[in-house]
Amino acid sequence: MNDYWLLFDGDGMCRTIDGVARKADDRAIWRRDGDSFVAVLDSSKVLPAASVTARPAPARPPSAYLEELREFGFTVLDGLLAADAIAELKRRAYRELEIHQQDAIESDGRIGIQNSLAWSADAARALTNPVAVWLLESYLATESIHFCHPPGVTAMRPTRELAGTFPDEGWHSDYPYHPGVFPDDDWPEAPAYGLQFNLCVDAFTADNAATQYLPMSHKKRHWPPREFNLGGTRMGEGLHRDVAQMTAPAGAALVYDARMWHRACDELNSSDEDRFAILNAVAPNWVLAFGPKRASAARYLASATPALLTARERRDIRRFVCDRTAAAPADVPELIRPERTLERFRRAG
Ligand SMILES: O=C(O)CCC(=O)C(=O)O
Repeated sequence: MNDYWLLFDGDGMCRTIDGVARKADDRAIWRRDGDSFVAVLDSSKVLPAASVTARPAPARPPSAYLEELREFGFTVLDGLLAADAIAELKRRAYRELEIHQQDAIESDGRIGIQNSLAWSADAARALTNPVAVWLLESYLATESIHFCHPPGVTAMRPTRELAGTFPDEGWHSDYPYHPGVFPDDDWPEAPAYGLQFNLCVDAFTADNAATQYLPMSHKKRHWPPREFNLGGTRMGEGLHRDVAQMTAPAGAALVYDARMWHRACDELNSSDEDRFAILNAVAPNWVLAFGPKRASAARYLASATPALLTARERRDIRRFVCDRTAAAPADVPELIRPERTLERFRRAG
């Protein structure tokens, strides 16, 4: 494990080998050396520990995650939530459930818990991690990204009735790669217009329903065929012989090209525990939102969270969830409004 650190000034901006930046590439990664930090890329750059706020960085240089994402359409960005933040986030999520959703299902499926940014500064901090922001913007080839729905906390409840079954359905690609959104359903090869950024609050393991996916299927550039959703998913067999699961340690994020075929496998959580995650559909900021964001943004703005964040984190949350969708540039596909595509989406199953 590398001893990598991110260093911040008072506004939460990253210290880099050549100044400060709002996001972190390899130039913003430091190693501890006694009472100082030394830049990994340039050992002549040294900062006294007392002059900065330090937070552990992901285990590899940011460029390693981007390389993997470009090659495989999927990477696991570790180290976004520390153990104490995970415990606090789950405590607050259960409290929300207790207050607002006493009738939620207790097994065999996922439940959503709304307005996470209003009740968890830890979630806001993790979602604006500067390495994550750099990775998302680099893959999407833009400096201007947003979330297409408010960050969605989900709890995958333990499997009981579904144990040993093989339910139909579930295979999909993520927004904006839904049927009917792109003209003629023609998904351009490049650039990518969507990334899924799913924060694993709990570890994702084979026995707690880590998301199933078909590696490299983002390259097919079309929605999974009907037969992929029929007859259940038996990993390693038939049409599903190459299906794998996206496993990750607690506090890491699954980052994958939104065109990747994948499926929530409610029938595979044999852990007897809830599996918490925070789901995010990330796209250039002109891509129309998939779900309403305004009410959730207002709840965040009226909450205690903004005061607990740095100026940089507040700016990022503002553009990810609060700002209006930007006008589309001239040279991009004319996307069709998501609500008009919903019926087709349902039929495509
Ligand atoms: O919760 C999961 O395992 C699946 C998540 C998913 O399907 C999605 O993000 O689209």
